[in-house]
Amino acid sequence: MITRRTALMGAAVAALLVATPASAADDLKLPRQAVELVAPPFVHPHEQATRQGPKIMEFKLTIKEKEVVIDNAGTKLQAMTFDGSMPGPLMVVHEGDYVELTLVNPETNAMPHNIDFHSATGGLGGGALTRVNPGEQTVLRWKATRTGTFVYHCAPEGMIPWHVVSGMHGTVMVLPRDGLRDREGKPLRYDRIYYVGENDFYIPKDGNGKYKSYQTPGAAFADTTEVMRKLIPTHVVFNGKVGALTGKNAMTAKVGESVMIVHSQANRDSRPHLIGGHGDYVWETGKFINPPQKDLETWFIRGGSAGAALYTFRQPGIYAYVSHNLIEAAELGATAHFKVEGEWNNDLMKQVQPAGPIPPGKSSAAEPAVRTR
Ligand SMILES: [Cu+2]
Repeated sequence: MITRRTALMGAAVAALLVATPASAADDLKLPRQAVELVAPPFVHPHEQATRQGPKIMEFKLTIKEKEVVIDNAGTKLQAMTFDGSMPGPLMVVHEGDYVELTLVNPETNAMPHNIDFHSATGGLGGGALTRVNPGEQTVLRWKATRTGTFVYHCAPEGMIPWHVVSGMHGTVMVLPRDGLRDREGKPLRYDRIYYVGENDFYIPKDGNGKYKSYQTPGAAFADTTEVMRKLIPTHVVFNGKVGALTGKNAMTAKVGESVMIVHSQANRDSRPHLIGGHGDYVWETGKFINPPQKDLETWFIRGGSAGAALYTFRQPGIYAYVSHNLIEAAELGATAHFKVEGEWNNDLMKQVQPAGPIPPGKSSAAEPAVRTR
């Protein structure tokens, strides 16, 4: 068990090991823009291409430790979150902008936290400069020098994986100033954007095989770590719980619309697949300076990264978006839905004959379908 006191002592020792640069006066003479973050799968309004010069983009993340239900059986997780959602919000900026993040750890929390931005350069991605105890806040600024989708996650000394698999990860998207391009340099745009963050959870069980629940994150630490070390997740879910993006929570689109799907996994590999559709353009590693791959059936998200896929829906219906480890999709929770409205295209697909009895005569199920001689 990790108590608040032992967690804070660990943080104090770690603080001595990291040199802290002197805080400089604000020397940047750039316009500022404050961005109101929204919970995934939605994304705050943003320009895809911009004529404006670099700005200081102001974001605020409030860390929330809270109990959440992660499946339909009522299984509980003592979650640790950025802004109360799993994943944390997607932040969108343009190359050359500065991200200025206020990270708030309210007094009501028990744990120290920080943030490691994979898109930032130096200082453990900001992790070394953002450690906040309950009741503290800090401000970090970093320059977005590389385009792409990049994971951010909590990374406190001695308990990094536990904080990540308790919910603390999200994504930053750094767009090229003149927007996205295909491999020939033709501009690409999206009509909608959704952010799918995948979490693997490791919920301890009691002697009867029932999932255990705990009063605080710290109380769950020892048992959870034991399950984590076996590397077999009890749940693999999109956006915090089984069914967070299915049924009435499905993401929506219309036939003819191009939808950007940003997919992150901070800890484990994943294989996004849109059943009945494709990835028209896929930045599998999420880095926009590399030309997108075309026409993918399944793409690969490396643990600790975020990728982006652009697809124009051509048929209406319900599409399942899964991790194509189908056991994870069907048994552990890694399934989302897109509900797409519009006109059916018979040229692309048509039921030529509905299911009916096999006619008697020449061909029967007992006969081989293909003869070699
Ligand atoms: Cu944390």
